[in-house]
Amino acid sequence: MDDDAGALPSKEDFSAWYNDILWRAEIMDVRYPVKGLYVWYAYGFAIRKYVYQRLRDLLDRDHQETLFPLLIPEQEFMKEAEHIKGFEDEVYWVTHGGKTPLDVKLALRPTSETAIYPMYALWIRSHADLPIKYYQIVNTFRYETKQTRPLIRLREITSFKEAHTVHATWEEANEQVEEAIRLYREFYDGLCIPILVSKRPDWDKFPGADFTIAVDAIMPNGKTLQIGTVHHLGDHFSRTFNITYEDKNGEQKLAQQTCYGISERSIAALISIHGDDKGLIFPPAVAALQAVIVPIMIGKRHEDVMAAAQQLTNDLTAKGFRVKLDTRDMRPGAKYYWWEIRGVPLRLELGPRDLDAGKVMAVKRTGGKDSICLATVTEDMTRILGEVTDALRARAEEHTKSRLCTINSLDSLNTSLDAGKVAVVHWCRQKECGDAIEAKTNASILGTNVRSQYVSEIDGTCIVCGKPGKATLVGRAY
Ligand code: A5A
Ligand code: ZN
Repeated sequence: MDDDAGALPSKEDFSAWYNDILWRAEIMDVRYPVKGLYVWYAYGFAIRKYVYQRLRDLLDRDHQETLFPLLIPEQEFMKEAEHIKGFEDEVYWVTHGGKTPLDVKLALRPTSETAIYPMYALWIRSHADLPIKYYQIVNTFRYETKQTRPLIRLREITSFKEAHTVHATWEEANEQVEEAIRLYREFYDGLCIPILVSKRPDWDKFPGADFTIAVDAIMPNGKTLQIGTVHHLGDHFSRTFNITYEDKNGEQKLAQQTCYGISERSIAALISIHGDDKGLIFPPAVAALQAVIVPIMIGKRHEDVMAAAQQLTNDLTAKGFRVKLDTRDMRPGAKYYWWEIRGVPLRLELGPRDLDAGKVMAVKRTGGKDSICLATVTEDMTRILGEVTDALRARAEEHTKSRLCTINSLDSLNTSLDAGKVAVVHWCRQKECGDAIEAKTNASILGTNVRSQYVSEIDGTCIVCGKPGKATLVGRAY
C-alpha cells in the first residue's frame, strides 16, 4: 500500500470514497486508456466470480446457459423499430475487416435480442419446444454519453447477465416476469442488498417491451442505482423475427417473450452499501476471503505460533472456508489495515497467549470480537460469519428505511430529494404530471406498483393535479 496516498476519504463524501476504494481495495483499475472501459484487478475479479456464481446457481435451477456471438449484422439489428430507436445512439459499429470495408456493418451487441431471436425463430417449431429459458453472461458495449463510472456506467459492460425466455402465451410470459423478480430478490437478499421493485413509467421502459419492472438500490448518498430489470416483451420481437409455434390445434401462433438483465452494477451496490470509513466489507457468501489468519509472532514462540496458524488454515480450508494465512513480514497492525480495506469479514488473530489457552481471537469486520476455542473453531466460524451477514443486512435495511420518505407537495419533494432521500409520492400516471414532477425536481419517476416491505402502497391524490394517484417512487438516479 502506498502510504503517500493519505487516508481513505470518509464515506460521507461518497463519490470520493467510491473512487478511492476501487483502487485501494484492488477492485478496478480506472487507468485503462479508453473512456468507460476499466480493468478488473485479480482481487475484484475474485469477488465477481463468487457473486456471479450465485447468479448462475439461481438461474441454473431451470434455465440453461448458452453463448451467442458478439457481432450482430446491421439488417438484424435494424429490424425492430423501437429497439433501434432506443439503442441507435449507443451502438459501436465494426465497419472494416483489416483495410477492407465490410459489405454488412456489424454491431457490437449493446444487448442481445437481435443476436438471439433470429436463432430462436429457427429453433422453435411447436408448443412442445416451449418454454425456452436461456441466459448468457457476456460483455456488451454501449456508447454511453452520460458520465461513465467504474462498475456503474460502462461503455464495455463486462458482466452482462441476460436471460431470454419464450412462452406460448402472454400470461405465461407474465408469470416468468414474476419468477424473474423472485430470482432477483433472492439474489440480492444473498448479497444483503435491500431493493425497491417497481414498474417503470412507459417512457422509461426497455425499447421494444410491453413493460419494464426495475430493481433499484439506494446508494449511500441517496441516489438510486438500477441494478436489474425484467422486461415483458409481449410479441414485439416475435413479430419482427417471426418466432412462431404450432399450437395444440395445429395453428401458427406468435411466441411471447421476456428478458431480464443484471450487470456489474450489482457489485457497485455491494461495495457501496456495505463499505464503511475503513474500507469494504463483503458478506461472507461472496467474500473472496472469508477470514484472514494473522499470526502474532513474539520472540521464541515464532515456530509454535506459525505451526498452529498453519494447522488452523488447513483445517478451515478442509471444511470449505475461504481463508488465507498472512505470513508476510509486516507488523500485525499493518496487516489488519490491509485486510480491513479489502473487506475480509473476519480476522483470526493467533498469538502465543492464545495458543497456550487453546484459543484464537476472532475479530468481526462489522465490529466486535470473540475469543473462541481452537478445538471448535470450524463450528464457530459458521456462527460468526453468520453474525457478520446479519449485521450487514440489518445495517443495509436501516440505511434504506432511513432514506425513504412519504411526500405530499412538490415543494417538500424537492427539499427531501436535496437532502438525499428517495420519496414516495402519489401520481395519477398522466405523462404531463410526470413531466411536471421530473422538471420541478430534476429527479426521475422510478416507478409505480412499488413492491417493497419499506413502502406502503396505499392510494392517494396526485401531487400535481390532485386526481386519484398511485404510490410512486421518485429519486435522483445514477
Ligand atoms: N436485454 C435486457 C435485459 C436489457 O438490456 N436490459 S437493460 O438495458 O435494462 O440492461 C440490464 C441492466 O444492465 C440494467 O438494469 C442495468 O442494471 C445494467 N446496465 C445497463 N447499462 C449499463 C451500463 N452502461 N453499465 C453498467 N450496467 C448497465
Ligand atoms: Zn396528476
